[in-house]
Amino acid sequence: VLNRNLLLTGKNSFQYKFKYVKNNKNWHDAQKYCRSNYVDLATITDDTENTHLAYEIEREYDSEAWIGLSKKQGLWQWSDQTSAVSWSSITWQSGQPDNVNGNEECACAGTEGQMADDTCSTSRAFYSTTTVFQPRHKP
Ligand SMILES: [Ca+2]
Repeated sequence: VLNRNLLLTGKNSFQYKFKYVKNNKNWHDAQKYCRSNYVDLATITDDTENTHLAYEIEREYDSEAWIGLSKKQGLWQWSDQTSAVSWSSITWQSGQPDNVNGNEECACAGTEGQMADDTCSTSRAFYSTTTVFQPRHKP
């Protein structure tokens, strides 16, 4: 769940895992770009990562940007396919997902960190996963 209390925690406690790429591409080209230059499109496997992405969204406050969430045969899955989608970590924007014309197979994150489904061919900035998350251990 994305909220500002978590954002404050994220600012001090987490290494940067996600990178905002301000380079408009459709979802599939964004995925290729991330896989070539970083690791993958942003994949959120737990609340810690969700918090981190929320911080990155807050920091880069711009417009809706792709994340690594898309549908295959009607089922949402993460780009890196390492884990099932944890719906407790996803907050949809009001009225989303609405799958307009049955053609919205990809997900973007809004500036408040809430998600919407959208047509994959839309050009948007996007979030890449840059490194594998490494929690800092408290002494
Ligand atoms: Ca939609």
